[in-house]
Amino acid sequence: MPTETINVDGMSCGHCVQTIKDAVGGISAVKRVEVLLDEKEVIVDYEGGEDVIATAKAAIKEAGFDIL
Ligand SMILES: [Cu+2]
Repeated sequence: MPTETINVDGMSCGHCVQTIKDAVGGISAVKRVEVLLDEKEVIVDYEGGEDVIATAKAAIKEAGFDIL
């Protein structure tokens, strides 16, 4: 299963982490989401092609965060 690390700015607390997890985890091709707050990283395990990551990035932006 492919894994992608997305660098995300603007996450500051556990609430942000949960918002990201809900937004990205709601994508059906996404199998696992891990958020590393200090590292500003969102790690996504997914099935399928790179379009899943584009969708994940769009979901993160829509939730109010910036992609680095
Ligand atoms: Cu927060």
